[in-house]
Amino acid sequence: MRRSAFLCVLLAFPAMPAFAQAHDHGAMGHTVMNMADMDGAQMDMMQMDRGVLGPYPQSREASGTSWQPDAASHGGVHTMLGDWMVMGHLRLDAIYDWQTGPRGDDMPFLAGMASVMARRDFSHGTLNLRAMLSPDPFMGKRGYPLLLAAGETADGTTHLVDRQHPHDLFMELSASYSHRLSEQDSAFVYFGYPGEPAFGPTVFMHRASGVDNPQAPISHHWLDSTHITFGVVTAGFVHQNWKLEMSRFTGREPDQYRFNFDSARFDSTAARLSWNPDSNWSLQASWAFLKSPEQLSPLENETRYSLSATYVRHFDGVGQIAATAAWGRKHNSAGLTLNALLAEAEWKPAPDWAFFTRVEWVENAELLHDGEIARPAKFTLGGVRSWPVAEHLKLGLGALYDFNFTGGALAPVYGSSPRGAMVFTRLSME
Ligand SMILES: [Cu+2]
Repeated sequence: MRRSAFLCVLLAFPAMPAFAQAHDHGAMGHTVMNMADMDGAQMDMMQMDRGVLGPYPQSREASGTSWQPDAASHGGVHTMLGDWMVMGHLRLDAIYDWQTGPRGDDMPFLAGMASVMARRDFSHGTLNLRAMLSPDPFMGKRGYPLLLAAGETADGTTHLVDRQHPHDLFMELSASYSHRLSEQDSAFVYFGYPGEPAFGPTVFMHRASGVDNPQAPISHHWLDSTHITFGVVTAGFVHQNWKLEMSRFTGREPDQYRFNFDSARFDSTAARLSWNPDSNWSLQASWAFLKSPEQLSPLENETRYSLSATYVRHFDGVGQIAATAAWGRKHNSAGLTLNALLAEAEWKPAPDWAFFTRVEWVENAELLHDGEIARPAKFTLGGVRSWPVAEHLKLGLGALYDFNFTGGALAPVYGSSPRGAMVFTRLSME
């Protein structure tokens, strides 16, 4: 049954541009209706304004089962197909990337994602299906040059270092069902193959503070790299603005074959507590035990911890500012403990402008060949300007610049002041 539902979602892809209405989930867009004045259709709309996992504004929904602040706005094109509300979203970035120094490289590539969500509301519950695809595999197994990034493999024998691995063609194929227990409580289950277990903040390409920055964070493998996991089942409970959830999932990272489905093992566990104290904030604390995450070190297990806070605020009716601070820690069974810190922000003075920044610091044992722990930092500044070219369709032009800080043993390896830069054109449908 799940398979046929997924198939339906996939088949809906070509139909996406035909969708009739655009909407904005921002808290600004919420309308308050008098219950007594509602007809059936309005009641339906009211149900749509529930989150898919529980009784809260839909704008709180983010990647997997994660939350972001209610004030976050994210566009999508939506339509009704019978009892289903279907929403589509597309973003494609054509990027040229330069990374300087002896470890640098340059390359053009295509990145982005396409997603379709379909939800159906019942009198006491909500069923939600989601499919998310990525064009990343077309850039090649070695991904794109990114100084100080490390994680996963391109050939099954060596670590990918100073490159960001491509995401899998299928980033998410998931189904969730939430059941309302009262006006304030609900219980839910989520299944993904692939999907995102209950660990970390919302993944970088979906969180309001990083959504316009096309570059992956170098702290990805501390905080949010589990967003593509081949086999996840999560059960959770929502009470008002609190969510407690637990996942069983496949600990192994995706392999270098990015077009296929890896085998599901359900050998790892994660737990996350999320709290949105008001409409501007979203906080989470999470823990995960990953069984044999790395193909190249199959005997090692890993324990990860993460804490994060995201803030979103609207101003002057059109602008938005979003920021995230996060800490991640991983401890492997060989006795190595590595920390990472991230702070990022995005300022949108108007809907067609976005300026973003990100600062990261990581403890990484993969950058130096002898396994010595290095402590580099990275600072990114960038922006994107977009223009509407058709209904729901925007074309953008953006650029970013990276400062890499490589002290100690890294200095001779990376050369003096290694830098990175990207220019990109963006096509987005929302
Ligand atoms: Cu990723």
